[in-house]
Amino acid sequence: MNQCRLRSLARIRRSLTLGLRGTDQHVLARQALRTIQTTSQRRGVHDLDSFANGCSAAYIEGLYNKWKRNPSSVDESWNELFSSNDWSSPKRSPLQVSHSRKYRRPPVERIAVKARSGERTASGGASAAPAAPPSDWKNIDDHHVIQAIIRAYQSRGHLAADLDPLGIVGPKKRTSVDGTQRHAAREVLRQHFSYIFNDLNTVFKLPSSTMIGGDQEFLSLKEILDRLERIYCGHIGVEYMQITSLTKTNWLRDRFEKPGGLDLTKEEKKLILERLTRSTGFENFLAKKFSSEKRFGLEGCDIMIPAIKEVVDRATDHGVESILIGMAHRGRLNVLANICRKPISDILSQFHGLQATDSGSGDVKYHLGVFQERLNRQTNRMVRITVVANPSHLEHVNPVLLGKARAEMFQRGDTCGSTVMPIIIHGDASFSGQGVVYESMHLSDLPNYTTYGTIHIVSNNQVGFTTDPRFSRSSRYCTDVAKVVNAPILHVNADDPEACIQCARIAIDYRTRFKKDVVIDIVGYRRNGHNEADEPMFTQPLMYQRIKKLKPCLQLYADKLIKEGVVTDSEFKAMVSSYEKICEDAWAKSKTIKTIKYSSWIDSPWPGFFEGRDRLKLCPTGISTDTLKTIGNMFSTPPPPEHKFETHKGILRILAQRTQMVQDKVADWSLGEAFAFGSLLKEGIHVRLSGQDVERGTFSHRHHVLHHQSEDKVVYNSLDHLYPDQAPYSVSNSSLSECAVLGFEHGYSMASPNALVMWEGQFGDFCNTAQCIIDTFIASGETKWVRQSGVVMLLPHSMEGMGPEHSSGRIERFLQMSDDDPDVYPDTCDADFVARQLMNVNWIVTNLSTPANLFHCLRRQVKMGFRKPLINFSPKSLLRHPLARSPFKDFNECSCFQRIIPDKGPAGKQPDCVQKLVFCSGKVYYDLVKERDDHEQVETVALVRVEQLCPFPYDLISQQLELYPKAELLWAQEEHKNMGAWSYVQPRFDTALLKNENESRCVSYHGRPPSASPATGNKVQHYNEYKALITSIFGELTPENKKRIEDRIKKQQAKAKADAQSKPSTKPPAAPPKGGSSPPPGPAPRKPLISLPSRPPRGGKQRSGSAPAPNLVDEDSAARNREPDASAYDGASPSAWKRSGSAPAPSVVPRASASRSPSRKSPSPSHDGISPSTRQESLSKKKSGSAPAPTPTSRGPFRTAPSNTEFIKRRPAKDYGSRNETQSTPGESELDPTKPQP
Ligand SMILES: Cc1ncc(C[n+]2csc(CCOP(=O)(O)OP(=O)(O)O)c2C)c(N)n1
Repeated sequence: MNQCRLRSLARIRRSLTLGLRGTDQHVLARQALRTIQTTSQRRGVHDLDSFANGCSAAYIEGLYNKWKRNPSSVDESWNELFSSNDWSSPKRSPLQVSHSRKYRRPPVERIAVKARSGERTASGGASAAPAAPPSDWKNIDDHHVIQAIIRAYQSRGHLAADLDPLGIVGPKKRTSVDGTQRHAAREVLRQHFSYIFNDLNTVFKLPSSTMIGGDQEFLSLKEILDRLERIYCGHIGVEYMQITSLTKTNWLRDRFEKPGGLDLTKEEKKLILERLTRSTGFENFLAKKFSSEKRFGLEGCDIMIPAIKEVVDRATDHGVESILIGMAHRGRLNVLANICRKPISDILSQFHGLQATDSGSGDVKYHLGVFQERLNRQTNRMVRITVVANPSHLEHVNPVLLGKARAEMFQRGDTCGSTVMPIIIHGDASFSGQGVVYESMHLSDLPNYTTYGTIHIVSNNQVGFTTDPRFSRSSRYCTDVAKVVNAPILHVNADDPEACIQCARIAIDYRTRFKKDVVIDIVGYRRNGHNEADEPMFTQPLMYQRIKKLKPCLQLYADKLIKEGVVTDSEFKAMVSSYEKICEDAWAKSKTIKTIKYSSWIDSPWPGFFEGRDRLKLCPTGISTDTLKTIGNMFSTPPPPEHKFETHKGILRILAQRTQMVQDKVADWSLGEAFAFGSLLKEGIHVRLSGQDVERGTFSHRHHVLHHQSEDKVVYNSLDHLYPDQAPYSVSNSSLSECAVLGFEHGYSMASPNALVMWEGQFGDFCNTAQCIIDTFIASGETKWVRQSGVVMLLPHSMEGMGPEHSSGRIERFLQMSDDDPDVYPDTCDADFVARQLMNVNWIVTNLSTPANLFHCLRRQVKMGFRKPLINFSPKSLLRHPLARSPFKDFNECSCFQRIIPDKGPAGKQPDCVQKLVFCSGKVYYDLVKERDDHEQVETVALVRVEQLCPFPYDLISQQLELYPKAELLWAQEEHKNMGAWSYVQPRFDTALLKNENESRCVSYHGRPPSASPATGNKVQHYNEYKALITSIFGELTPENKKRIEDRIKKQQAKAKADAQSKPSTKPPAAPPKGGSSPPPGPAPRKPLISLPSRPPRGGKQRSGSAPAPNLVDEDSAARNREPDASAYDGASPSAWKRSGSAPAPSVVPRASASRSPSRKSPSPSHDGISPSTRQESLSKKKSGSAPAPTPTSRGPFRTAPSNTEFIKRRPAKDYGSRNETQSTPGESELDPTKPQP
């Protein structure tokens, strides 16, 4: 240390001993002294930065400024120091020196100058204004630091919170200068860490970013730290500063920081103890009675029950009438007993191994659902609590629960989640591990999927089966996934019951206030192994050594309350024994139960739906021509001009084509679908369609939602405006998730039978990412849980050269999971055969080939006296296929769903001449029709379409087998042999054939050979496979065949040319009037179809075909519309090797109706199984003008059906670019529950 600095040291010492004691200067001098001493001792040399550190810099700086104005005004030692080169060098000004690493001052001169002149800069040289008074800057800086410390606690305090009852994870306490033990360490306080170890008695004015002061504006540093420690580093660790909404962070800050805001009264504490007694008592009782039975006890997280109870109480107080709970195994029985109040005797009876009196497979006791409606005694309000049955697959119940909650809200007319609330209980390992959690979270804020806030509770026992969190997740917390939706996350130590209840309160209040998700992470432990028979010491020896030493939470809390005088020891003992008695009584009662009923564990009862209904009565599905016209006209009309809705020109053309179809009384796929939706809406059935890009349709065929071409979020959906009193229609593009969205729709369908709920896959194959939902809910839900669902899965499927993942909807998987017995020929003579078959199967699998059949099939879904999932394989190229159209008469009252479509051509009319009877299903039919025509075998080959694969239409198949006694039997499919329907239909054909003693035929397979991949991605290979299939059925084309085909093509080309010359060139319709739209003048004229040059040679010649070509796509219109169509996705397929030819007239559309059934037997069941008398009855009623026949699902139970008065809708989606709520005032206002919600 040099002389001048020694003198400075002496100078400081002197100021300490003189009259500065107690003043700011005194404090600073002490700090400067300490710094110089410690630095000198440590390094042996003086360090300027350390000497003028954050604490002493302001003092020294003051002296420096004084010296600068008048060098003699300071002590000689300072004069020497400031005059030295170190200080006066321009490279190292005192100001720079004072910028210590730990504490940076604002650039004093720069600010001061700017403030005065507004023009001059810091480089203003000699004229630079003097700095502000030193004491002010010191103050400002100190306050900045205090603010930063407060902010550090708010945003990172949770890192030092004492969350782990086992004490394994968590911060070490450190002793501050005042001797206080504090948690907040460098991790939390970062650069402010050393600062707080100085003088803790300094008083600061509290910044507005904290509420810790309550009414007090000033607090000492010590008090500030103590309060922040208690709030942020105690038994609650709150993560909320990541939330981008200022309103929400302020609200949470207020709740946590306000002094006394979290205090509990004596009564409240006693109630917690009582509830904890029940929670622990229940587990203890089960452990005593069934020591080796799996029950997945809650011990170690027992406080979860009082926490849920608090949420339920407060929610009902806030007006919630229905609470839906989704949860896995852990603590489930406890929830049933103590939250739902399912009679304990019923729960215990599940342990007795009793026989069920109803059918189904049942499920293990910790998966069963419960539905209880009861009076909440705390709030004196009725509440309905549902625990949704769930499979073993952890977390997959989440989207199902959300869908069910959403549907309940819809039925109640609850548009902001004020009467219905979902709670999801997670395990720590599964919450962070299962992807469906993330997928489900992302539904939380989507307008058509939101449930206006879900309460997530993690029963965090810090282990997943045998795996330590250190090896099961990369994130710090298991809850980090919730940050994607800006949810506040409240971590809380499970051994602090009061903290847990406080978190529960804040969570439910937050959900009520903001209608957003919130997470409570209850950090506890697992007292036993994963299940009660497991030995946890095998894998977690150290953890379990600690657990063994821990007193149960109940005991700890009882001791605390006894000590506080809230309860006496005897009161506590009375609580325990009273609950023991309740359990013992229930035990005695359970022994009197001799059988169980699966149906008494149903989670979604449909009161009124089944009562008094003939479940086996199938109601007609056809509708009047007037209704068809009304729907058709509306569906093909753009928004009225007065709405000034700018419609895309391509859409106007599509609408014009629809208009033409309505005039021609023929419907394509989208019109057929619209007829189904529209007619159900008319009958009061809510229709919901969801999935990726369903609004337009992946293949651009649907166009239900029209978009204003110059205004964002302004849309029009004609199906919303068909009838004034229609049911609401919901069509919505989903997030890019299959698993969560399908689960959501399945849950939606569970809530009420009076709705048609559909999920459409983008391509069928993608449903395999939702396999868990399909297997564990849709396929087996009814069998396991007696719970019905009429959910519809629409899975685009067909082999069109689109590659391995864009071809197959995996028909084989669905059929393999179908539970109709392949070896038992059913009683087809039963008058109710068709309905009974449908009722007994686990789901219906269809592969439909006509719009009319789609229409009937969808309507049948809600006309049945029960509900059954429908898996329909939808077409792709057929969406625009000229032959895949249905005349209006196939939709009318005389028509019905056709389980099979027999051959109605020459072959069907002369069955004895038929040499080959080819059964097939789906789009391949149209390939076969064309090829049969090309091969000139229309009289010798009969083609029968199996539209309903499952349940297998034995009755109709047998009829067909009998109709063609001499024909060779073939099954044709485009899929590979190990795929498609073959493995399902083969044994069933055999069963049908074996039934006839004289039958010696069997069905042979014609399709692609087995393969591991569903389809080739090579177009040439695809075509070769196709050709092999066709050749195996029809043989090679003969020279005569080829000649005929070529002649036909020439004719078509000539006709097309003549047409083109005779017609004026196609022009797009006139632009709509400014700001509005008008219908185009008429349908866009068709141009001849174009040949694709890339077609590979076949037999050395261009392949040619006859018109109408089944696989042709109206390329012209597709090109004009600039919309992708099915074939635009695939590139090439046999159907994409298009040939020239004119579009067929609608009159060539095959017509099919029950009245023309080729059935030889009479009377025979019609294809839909509806007795002719029933249909006639309904028809005559309609004709006589009486009310329409009552359907099993008359008007839906909407309490207040959302009105469709708004013709053109403004979507409630957020603005582009304003998803960050802090930037968006409207975003905040959306959250205000006092304002109308979308
Ligand atoms: C999807 C899925 N994968 C694996 C399992 C097997 N399994 C059952 S419980 C469990 C551990 C779950 O841990 P956690 O989520 O923390 O819940 P805890 O049992 O600890 O309450 C595992 C791996 C399962 N049931 N579901």
